Amino acid sequence: MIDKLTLRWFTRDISARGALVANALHDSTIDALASRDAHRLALLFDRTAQDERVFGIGLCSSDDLFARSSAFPAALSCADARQTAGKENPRVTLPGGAVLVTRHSLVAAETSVIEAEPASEMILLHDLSFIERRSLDTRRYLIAFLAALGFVVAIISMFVAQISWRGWIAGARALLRGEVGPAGPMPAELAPLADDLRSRLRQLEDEYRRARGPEAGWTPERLRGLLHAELRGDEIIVVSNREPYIHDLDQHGGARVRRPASGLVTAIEPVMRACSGTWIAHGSGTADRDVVDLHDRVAVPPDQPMYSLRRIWLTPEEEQGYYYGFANEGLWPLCHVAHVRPVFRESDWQTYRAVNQRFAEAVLREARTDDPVVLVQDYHLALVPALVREKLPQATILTFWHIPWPNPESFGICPWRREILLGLLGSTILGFHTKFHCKNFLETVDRFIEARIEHEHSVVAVAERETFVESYPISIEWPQPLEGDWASPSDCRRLVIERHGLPEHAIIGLGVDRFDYTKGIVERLNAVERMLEKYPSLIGRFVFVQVASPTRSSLDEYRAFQQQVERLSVRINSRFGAGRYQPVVFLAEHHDHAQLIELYRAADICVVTSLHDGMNLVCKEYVASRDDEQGVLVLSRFAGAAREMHEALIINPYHVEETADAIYRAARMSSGEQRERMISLRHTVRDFNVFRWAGRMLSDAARWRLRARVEERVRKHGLPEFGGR
Ligand code: ADQ
Repeated sequence: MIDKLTLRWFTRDISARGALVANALHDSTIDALASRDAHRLALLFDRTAQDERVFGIGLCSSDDLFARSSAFPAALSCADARQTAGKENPRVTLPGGAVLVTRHSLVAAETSVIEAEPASEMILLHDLSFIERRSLDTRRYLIAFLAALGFVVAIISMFVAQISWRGWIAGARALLRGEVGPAGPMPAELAPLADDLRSRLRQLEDEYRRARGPEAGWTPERLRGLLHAELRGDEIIVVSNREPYIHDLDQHGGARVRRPASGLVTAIEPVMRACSGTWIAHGSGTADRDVVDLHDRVAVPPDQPMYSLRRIWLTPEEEQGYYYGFANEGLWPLCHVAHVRPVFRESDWQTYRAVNQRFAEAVLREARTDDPVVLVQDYHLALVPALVREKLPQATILTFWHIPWPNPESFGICPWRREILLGLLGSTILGFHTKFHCKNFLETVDRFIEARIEHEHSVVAVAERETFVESYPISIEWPQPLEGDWASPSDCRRLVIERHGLPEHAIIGLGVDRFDYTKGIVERLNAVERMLEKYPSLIGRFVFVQVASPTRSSLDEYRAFQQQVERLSVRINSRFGAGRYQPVVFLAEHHDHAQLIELYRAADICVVTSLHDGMNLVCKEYVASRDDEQGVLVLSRFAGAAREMHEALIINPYHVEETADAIYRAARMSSGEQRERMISLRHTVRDFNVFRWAGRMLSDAARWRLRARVEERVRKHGLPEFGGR
């Protein structure tokens, strides 16, 4: 096909060329013919035939071959040549290859001799081998071109497929999570597909859990077993600012026990109950001094003592500089990056250092051995690890940072960043909630101090002392304490409706927080207001109960924030409230565990809108309290918990519209879908409970201890000799 095409092109081209050659030779040929000089003509033809494409030239006078170039075959008669030239495919095959034949008549204008011989014609034989060469080249070119074209088409197709696949995957994920995307809520026709996918995933998860067997279940007994087997009953000391039990004076002058609203306490207390030991913390209650022994210790929990609480006393000035000042006006906003500027005062820093020194001394006094396991908690005590390490080099120090760790640029604002980093690097293991926070920490170390960082092992070494930096996502107890005593969800609902005068068929939304600007309470209320504006059918039915435990109220930022929230709820109530109906019920007070459980079990929706949160335990508590598998969780993507709790409706709290739509969607969600999501969330919280969190950290600690002991033995006694005698 290609050959025929190229041959046709070239035949036309060659004929035209032949005519040109014949024209060029015309006059000389006529002259030579007139003088009948065949020899001259042969020479003329040979010269012309040196052109690579003209193979041979012959002159036919009548039917005789009068003259010819040397390559023109003598055997080719004029009659044959003329006949061939008249064909559609004017080719003859000679021993040297195929040639193309063209004929060109000679017309003499003036000469009578020529007039007498009108049948004179020039026969040209054209070499065709160059056509074959070109044809071959053309074929190669076309093949290469088609291959390149195919390659480009394949790349484009892969690219398009990749984009569509990603889009599809993102869409499927959003579908499964029930996220409200830019295109609005999930179309109704996709709901059955999402349900099918979710139930299939659930089956797969169940199969996976069954296959994993006992690895899945973390209980206090298992944690105790681990401590016994891997740490061989080693001494455990916890150090934190916040104490797990606060003794306050009651109106009769006696002591009343209170549990503080604190994520840290919620997480560590069950671990301490499981492993006993000593907890060192600031004694902040008004009756705390009245209940301790001579060594400032009291056994807790008060009704069933399981471990010892050792209290540290701080003067109001110390509390101001260390706790309110450096920790909560400096480090807290520094690490949360939540539109409140950190304040760093030299005097606060000096107090922070001095108080950290006091906590470290308390650890040294409480330690009965030279290698205790010390669990240092949070940003109030960043200098304690290095201070303890200095005096007890054999101790295993596990530090857990409960809040986010920012990027190096943000952390660089702190004037004492080096001291904080070196303080933390006194730890054997330093834990954060997420990998992202670990990465930020390693980058901060890299930026501000001289250290060797082994990224692949997540280890930082300063002056040959190593710290292992790892993520340990924190959680809550599972099962929850006193689960058996809980009232049924319908009773809880009835009680909450009665207590707060809610409409009988109220859809109850719930927020539970410390009254802190990082928890996104303003954004949440704005979303509630927008939802009522956008979906007026819910006015009169939807009620949002916000519980906010007062915290750090002596700080200006906190007071201003708390007033702003109160003003906002008054505004929403005056806009949408009518008669007894108030869309926002604001409870700015501490609630005990039983009261919170009642609210969680009564609420149709729990809304967590943190602007930045290390983990957030409220969302996990809500899920743990819903053994009826009902209720919807709306969760901020900026809480560490969003990385585990995929079946929540995940939102960006800064996006009022999106949050409002998600709350509306939760209010309308079918009971079946609620169950699907809640079952899955409950599996996550059950499997990744606080005993697993502590267990992972402590078994890592056990490994490091073993390694340190072996190294110490080798250092003292050299390597053991093997084999031989
Ligand atoms: P917190 O900032 O205190 O914790 P969070 O994890 O939500 O935040 O825990 C709050 C705890 O306080 C919960 O156990 C909750 O039940 C309780 N609580 C809240 N409001 C209450 C109220 N009104 N009355 C009684 N109790 C109330 C920090 C970090 C978090 C991290 C935890 C644990 O900021 O990101 O999840 O430590 O590491």
